[in-house]
Amino acid sequence: MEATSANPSDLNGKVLPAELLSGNQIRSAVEEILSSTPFIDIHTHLFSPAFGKLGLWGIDELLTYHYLEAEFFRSSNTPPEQYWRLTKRERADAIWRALFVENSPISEATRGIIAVLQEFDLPTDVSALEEARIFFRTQSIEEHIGRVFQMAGVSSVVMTNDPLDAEEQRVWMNGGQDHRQFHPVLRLDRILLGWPGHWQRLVSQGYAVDEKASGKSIAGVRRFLADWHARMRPLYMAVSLTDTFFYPDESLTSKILGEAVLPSCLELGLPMSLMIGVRPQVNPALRLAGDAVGRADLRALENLCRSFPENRFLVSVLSRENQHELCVYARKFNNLMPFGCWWFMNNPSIVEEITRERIELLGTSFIPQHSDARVLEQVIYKWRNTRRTLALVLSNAYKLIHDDGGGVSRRDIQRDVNRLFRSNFENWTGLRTG
Ligand code: RAT
Ligand code: ZN
Repeated sequence: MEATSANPSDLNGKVLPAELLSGNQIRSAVEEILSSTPFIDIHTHLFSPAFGKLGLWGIDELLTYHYLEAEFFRSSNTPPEQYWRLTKRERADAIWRALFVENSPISEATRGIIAVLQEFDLPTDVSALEEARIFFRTQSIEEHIGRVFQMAGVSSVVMTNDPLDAEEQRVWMNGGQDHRQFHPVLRLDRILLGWPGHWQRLVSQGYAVDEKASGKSIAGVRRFLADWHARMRPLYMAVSLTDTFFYPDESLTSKILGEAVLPSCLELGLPMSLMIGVRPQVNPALRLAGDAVGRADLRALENLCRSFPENRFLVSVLSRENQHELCVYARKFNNLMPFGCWWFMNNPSIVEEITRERIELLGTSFIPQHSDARVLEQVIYKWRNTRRTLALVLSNAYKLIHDDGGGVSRRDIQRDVNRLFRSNFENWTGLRTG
């Protein structure tokens, strides 16, 4: 029986307060609230227009996304060396032919291209590519960004900014960026994982550090972080770590993380994002598509959360096997915020499983997803997929409360969706979006 405002009642005839939903109303209320709430995309590889060509968009960039390149090599006889000799446009042509013309685009990444084309009312058939190229060529980037974010239902996105990247540095040194929909993040992979190959770049920026990160190096790294914080105003610091990462150990990663980065995060009031579980370059011939996944020892995370109780950690893990442990650690340490279903985890079947598990163990005290978009228009399909899976998982959770005798109102659902997709992140980072 439907609850009506005149005489709201559940199946047992119990009169419900006006705002409570009946079991049958829950799914559509969840869908409406998910689609009308703008999300904050807390981790992407997108760039604001100030970064010029670093910001990728359009059909050729979408088709040459490394998730699709990995799939291309499974459905084409083109060897990687030959593929890399092609121009971007030729690569896009080859991927379109292999994955969209000769095969059905049923994988997550290929389906995303179809969803983007459809969203712009572009054809999706064999001849679609040329029309799409003309369409994207005629867009002006500023307006296009606004339209794409609107379609994706995101109010702002968080970038990934590498202070040792020469092209990025030029932008930051010449006034930086202040686009209100793009938030910076200080990404530290080259410092935390690639110190031997990069310490001299700190020296060339005027910081007294050495190859072994000894002596005054720690003070030098902390000065470097403080100066980049002043220049960039990042929301958090971040690093992607391998499946073999451990803390504490004898590595330079442990030393720089424990003695420089985490103390600086605390001093500057920033959380630290750890993305754990990459097995880098298991097939280097595939370049960016050549990384795999491995199960990590999350006792490293336990040690970090316990040793740095005043620091806040945003954590995503790449291996499916690590997901449950991450939830358990979040129950033990309230300075740990699990986030996202990252990279190989961002498939509906796995997102559904992980999100159910997180809700069951953590309620709404986590951040369900980020897009990891590298190409602007990807936010459209990635967030559409997230909303679709979340509608299923959240309405199930509310139906269970309802069936167990609890009331669920739209207000409750709205509060929870806000918390999951906005305020957990705003509170963790101090971001004020008004
Ligand atoms: O998902 C990806 O695109 C990966 O290649 C990585 O960039 C990962 O998200 C990361 O931030 O390291
Ligand atoms: Zn990423």
